[in-house]
Amino acid sequence: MAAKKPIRKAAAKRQPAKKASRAKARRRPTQKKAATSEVERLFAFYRRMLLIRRFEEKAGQLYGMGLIGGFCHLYIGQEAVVVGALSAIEAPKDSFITAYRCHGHALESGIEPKTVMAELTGRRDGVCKGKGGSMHLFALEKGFYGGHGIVGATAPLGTGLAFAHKYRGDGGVVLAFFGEGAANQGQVYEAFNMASLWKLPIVYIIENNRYGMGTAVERASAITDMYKHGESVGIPGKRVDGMDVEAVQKEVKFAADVARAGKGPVLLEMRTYRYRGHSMSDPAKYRSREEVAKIREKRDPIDHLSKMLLKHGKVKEEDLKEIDREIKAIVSEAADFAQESPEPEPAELLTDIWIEA
Ligand SMILES: Cc1ncc(C[n+]2csc(CCOP(=O)(O)OP(=O)(O)O)c2C)c(N)n1
Repeated sequence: MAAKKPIRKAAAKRQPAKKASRAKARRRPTQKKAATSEVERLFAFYRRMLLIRRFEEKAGQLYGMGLIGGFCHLYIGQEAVVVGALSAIEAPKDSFITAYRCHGHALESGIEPKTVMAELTGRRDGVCKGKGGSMHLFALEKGFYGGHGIVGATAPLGTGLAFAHKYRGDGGVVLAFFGEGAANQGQVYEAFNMASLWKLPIVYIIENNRYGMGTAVERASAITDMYKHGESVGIPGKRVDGMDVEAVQKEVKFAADVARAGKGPVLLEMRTYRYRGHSMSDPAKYRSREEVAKIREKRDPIDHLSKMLLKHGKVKEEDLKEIDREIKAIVSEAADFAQESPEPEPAELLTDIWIEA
């Protein structure tokens, strides 16, 4: 989504001073343009991350009110990973797949917030007609292959998608997301081996948010440098600051180019953090409040970006507040829509069971 009004136009319109040397005058417009587009780019990131955060805060409220049934896993704190990663590929030519913590992935795929929210409330206008719910969002036409509840399954499923891209020769690449809690599973290594052997176009993205349910990564994994997990089958890996949207975009772009060029898979470990419990029913007693507060204060991906934008000087506090109001209105509208939409007809139980190949 492109940035709208909030970027100050005045600075961009200012002409180079008349007395400036010709060389300076020649240089300035380009520099100014670059600076403006840089701000616009950051602003677009900011807007998209904020949409995910506000959407999830609202989802948490609706869950508390009993309007969302089943499980609900919030992604708050991890927004920079999905926003950076999906901005580095070209879905639906490329594809992506993730686990159950998938609201942000669905929003970033371009599904309307109200359609995602209506899925969470299990209503007819949801993206899966209310039959998938929070964990099973899906939109093939956007290159988004779900939303999966089976931990680790996105590694082999993603590898299958990568095989399909290669087999069809369509130039597509896959981003397969999973958590650090999944990374030691057998199926993950089997998939790594096949992908490396056949040089499949896939980037495995481990979202290391430090906890698999209530277990800290240090207590569950012999090797906590998750990016090294593909080394035994020849998959190069890199650790990335998953709280920095620009770093994520850069590294995913690079990795996707490598995979697309037929050089085989790449593994990226995104160092991130989830602020909320594993799911809405988890009071998160396995870590201290101070730990969460410290990361919120020092590493929050949205705060980090707002500080950068303010530093640029072309965006003011008021602009950020305005965008927040705008996003809250979108989310509130989505919540109303998700409550007003009717429940699916019972006959829907028997539809969408098979997909014609
Ligand atoms: C095959 C399988 N085993 C166990 C579970 C139960 N389970 C659900 S979430 C979870 C933790 C996964 O942690 P991680 O992969 O780090 O993802 P995160 O929740 O941190 O995003 C487990 C063990 C499951 N859903 N599927």
